[in-house]
This record gives sequence, C-alpha cells and structure tokens, in this order.
Amino acid sequence: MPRAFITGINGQDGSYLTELLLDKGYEVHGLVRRTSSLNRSRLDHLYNDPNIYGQHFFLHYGDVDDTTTLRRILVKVAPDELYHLAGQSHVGLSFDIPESTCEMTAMGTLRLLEIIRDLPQPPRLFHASSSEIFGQPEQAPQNERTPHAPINPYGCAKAFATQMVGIYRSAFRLFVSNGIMYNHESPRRGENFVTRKICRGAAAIKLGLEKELLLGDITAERDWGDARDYVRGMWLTLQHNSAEDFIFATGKVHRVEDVVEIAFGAMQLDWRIHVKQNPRFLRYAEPLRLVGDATKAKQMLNWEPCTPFNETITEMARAEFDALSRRG
Ligand code: GDR
Repeated sequence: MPRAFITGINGQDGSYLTELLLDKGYEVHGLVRRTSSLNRSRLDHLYNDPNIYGQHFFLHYGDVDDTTTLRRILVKVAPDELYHLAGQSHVGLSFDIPESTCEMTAMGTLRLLEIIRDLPQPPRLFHASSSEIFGQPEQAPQNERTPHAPINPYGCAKAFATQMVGIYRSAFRLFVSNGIMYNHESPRRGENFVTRKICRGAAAIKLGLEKELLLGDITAERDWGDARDYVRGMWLTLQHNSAEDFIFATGKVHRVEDVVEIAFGAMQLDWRIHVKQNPRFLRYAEPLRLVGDATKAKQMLNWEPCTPFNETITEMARAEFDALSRRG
C-alpha cells in the first residue's frame, strides 16, 4: 500500500486529494494545525468513519513552520509521496501580512526540502505552485519556461519556493516537482475567494438573507478550472517517471463578471441590481493576462481539465443555496 503525506490536508485541494488517494488504495497521512478550534471541517466525513480513520487515514498535529515536529512526523510516517499544499494562499491578504505569508509559503517550502534531503528514503515531492509567479507576463498563454515576474508578496513567495524546488531537484537529485496551478474552484473553496464569495452572496440574496454583494474589480480576468481535475494532475505529476514541472490550466479566460452572471443566473436573479463595487476589495496591483498552456501536462501525463467553467460555478451556487437553506 503506497503511503502519502499531505500538508494543507484540510484545504479544498487537500480534502479532494485525500479522497482520490484513498480511492486508489493509498494510506493517507496529513498535517493539521493544532489550534483551539477544529481544523478538519472538510475531512469530517472521513474522520468520523471508523472504517477509514485510523485504518487508512491518519492526521498529525504540526505546522510547516515547526521544523522539529514536522521532521519527527516525517521520519515516523516515511511516506512514498509528499504533497505540499499548505501555506497562506490569499493573494489580497498577502499585502497585509507579507512577512507571515513569506514565512509559511517560501520558508515553509525550503524547510520541507531540507527535511526530505536528510531522510534515508526521500519521498517524491509535489509542490503546489501558482500562476501568481507570472504576475503580469509579456507572453500569453504561459508555459513552464515563462519567466517569473510576481507582483504581490504571495506570488513572490511562491516564485522563491518554485525555484528552490528546481534547485533541490538538480543539486541533490531529489524527485521534487512543481505543479503551476491556475485558479481552481469547487463547493469546498474557501469563503474569501471570489467564486465562493459570489456564489454565497447570490444564494443569500435569493433566500432574502442579504440584499447586496460587495466586490472589488469585476473586470479582472482569470483562467478558472475545477479543483477535482487539478488534484488528479497532482497525483499524475508524481507517477511520472521523472521529476518535472507542469502547468495545470484550462487555457480559457473569464472575467469575475462572468462568475457573477452565472451564479446569479443560477438563482434567477439580475446581478446588476445587487452587485456593488467596494474599494476595500480592490488590490494594490492586479495580475494581467494570466492564462496557462497545459500542453506539457496533456502530452506527458495525459491530463486534461474535464469540467466546464459554468458547470463548476453553477454547482457552487446550488451548493451554497442548499447549505444556507439547511441553516434556516
Ligand atoms: P486569486 O483568487 O487572487 O486569483 O488567487 P481570488 O478568488 O481571491 O481573486 C480572483 C480575482 O477576483 C478579484 N476580485 C475579488 N477577489 C476576492 N477574493 N474578493 C472580492 O471581493 C473580489 N472582487 C474582485 C481579485 O482582485 C482577483 O483579480 C487564487 C488563490 O487560490 C491562490 O492561492 C492561487 O495561487 C491562485 O488563485 C492561482
């Protein structure tokens, strides 16, 4: 039974990846932060199943900035594959908390590389990198060779981590790979990301719980995919016969306004009546032309995004409606 270890296991991607690996017969271990509140909401269905938790699925308390604990856990678990998904992942917030963003995202990755460098049998490592490393690139679409030019602290930290992965691969011959992930969404998306915020807002307005939705720049464009397709790409990256970097993207661009239109449309609402701009949600700088060319992943991993954008957003809006209705 192959053994996997996931940092950031309770995030959107971590929880879907856990399900995928359990389905494939893996023993799955994950790192969760110990705080006064529970940090496993997206994993409760697995945690509460005695046939799964403690049998094929295990959680360990620790943090990516607690090197000693992390080292101890990794020595004990001795995983074959390590998926590094943890980090402060909100771009807007990274302007407010740049130091802790870099601590977690940049230094956290370097610390992990240092730990696996010393392990008697280093696991294969997948690092979840980001399209934000490209910032405002001159070339669109971007591929694995596009120069990094981040424009926010988060993108800068990810660029550092991505390049360190490349350095450890060539200098120490470790099997360590970057997946350069473009935006990917699902009903498990964190509430502060724009797709989930819009879907939640549309559902709340439909149910009469709220009257308006305040957003930042709705002309901003992104290449949005579906998280379940992207975690499949993570797994495929580590099954390849050599460590490589891959772009995971749809190659299609949409505006925030398109998300608004689909989500409000799914609720039979006219978004123009309800959506307002609030400067609080504008960013100091917006990336431009972020759209990915996933040809390499298609050719070498046989990976393709399967879920259309409007399907994911409609599913998210309906899931919010159901969740808010249940709450009453
Ligand atoms: P992003 O995702 O910054 O691309 O990073 P996010 O959903 O936060 O923003 C997408 C775009 O929407 C605009 N926007 C708003 N964003 C938020 N959060 N809230 C608003 O009210 C709002 N109004 C407009 C933003 O300005 C932006 O242009 C995501 C994260 O998952 C990263 O961790 C990941 O690396 C990248 O995607 C790829």
